Amino acid sequence: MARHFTFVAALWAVFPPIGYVLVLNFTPFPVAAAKEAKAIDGAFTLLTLLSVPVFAFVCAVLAYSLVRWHLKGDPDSDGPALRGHKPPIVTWFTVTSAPTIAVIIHPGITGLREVRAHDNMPVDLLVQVEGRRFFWNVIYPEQGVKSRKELVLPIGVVTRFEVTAYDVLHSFWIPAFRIKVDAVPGMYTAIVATPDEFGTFAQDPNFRLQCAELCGAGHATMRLPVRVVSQEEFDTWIAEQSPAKLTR
Ligand SMILES: [Cu+2]
Repeated sequence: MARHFTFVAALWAVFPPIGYVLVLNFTPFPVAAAKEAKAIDGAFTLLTLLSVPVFAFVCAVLAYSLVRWHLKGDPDSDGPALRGHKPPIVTWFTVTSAPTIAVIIHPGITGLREVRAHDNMPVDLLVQVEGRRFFWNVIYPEQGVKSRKELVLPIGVVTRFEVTAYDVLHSFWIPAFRIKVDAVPGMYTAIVATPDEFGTFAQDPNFRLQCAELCGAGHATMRLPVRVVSQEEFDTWIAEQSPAKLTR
């Protein structure tokens, strides 16, 4: 048994460096253009880094087993069952449970608290969002403005999105902000984002409000360009819009 573990441990020592080189050099994330996006990307990065040694261990056991217990033809019986509280089982359970509980606390609970910090607090800007098959209406109730062409947001402003749907389930998702919330007929859901990088849909398609819940034939095209601008540009844009009759 000890000999098998030595071989597996030797293989295990080889794989994680390869994994870390891949993880640290190939970042999968698009632009993170909101404060909340950084917290979410940080959580993803931490979980990926933690999963490298676990995945490497599984690969090492698999690779060693394939070579060591390779069998030609069909096996004539099942292997012996693993029963009881043998040290390898207890060790495996302890070693894998500890980091699982740790990540539930951080970045799980702590990160959620950070992302949802403004849930019950006043915000700087309110935007009401209505999903319909297959377009989005955005309403700025305090400014008396409605838009179906684009979602314009001032940089650095804590913005609450109050989201609903008029026909079927939709989902409010801005990839560049990493925020997503269901749009449900007959109810209002809310999510807060603080844009902290300028950007437009034309420059980067991650600046878009995209439906993320399959809602029918036009689902994939149910998107609205997002534009993050300075406060002055935002004020100018608001002034240029014709006042809307707000129904909500
Ligand atoms: Cu949809």
